[in-house]
Amino acid sequence: MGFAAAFLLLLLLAAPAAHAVQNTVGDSAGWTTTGDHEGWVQGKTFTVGDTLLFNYSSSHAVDVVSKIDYDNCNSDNALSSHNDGNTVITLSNPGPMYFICPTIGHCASGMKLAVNVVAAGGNSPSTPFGSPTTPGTTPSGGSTQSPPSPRPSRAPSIMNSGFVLPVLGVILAVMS
Ligand SMILES: [Cu+2]
Repeated sequence: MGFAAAFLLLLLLAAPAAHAVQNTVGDSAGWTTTGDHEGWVQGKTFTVGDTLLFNYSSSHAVDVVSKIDYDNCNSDNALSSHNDGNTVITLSNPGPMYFICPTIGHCASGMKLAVNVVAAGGNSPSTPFGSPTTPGTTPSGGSTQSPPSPRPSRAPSIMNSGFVLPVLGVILAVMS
């Protein structure tokens, strides 16, 4: 009984765990020449769909480069370049990705980052590619028909533990 409860709870907790993770490079220190970016990578798992957030001052930038250019600190053939100070890179493919700062001397002094991206494990792909919410698209026609929706939908709150726990109790009662 206790085991069954723990098992069911584990299932409930494990199911929604497949979230995309945003990793802030260098944590609070950010993308700097003094950061230990190799150390920052250690122990982390990067999954397709996750993002890297680079925070840096105007003396820095982010170039996505090949392995050879990463090894040689060469930014001449950058696959993409970013200098907005707040760069979010989506890890969209499995395999290694390489980043360097193109400012002269910075990569050589350690401002470089290599991550290995693993494929999203698990069963069916849950990525909502055909997302119905298209920003800026308002339904045309029916000028007076905009539904005001005065109260928020109750659907999300139903999925909370207030619903799940009684159901769990019923399942356990049936099993015991
Ligand atoms: Cu730099």
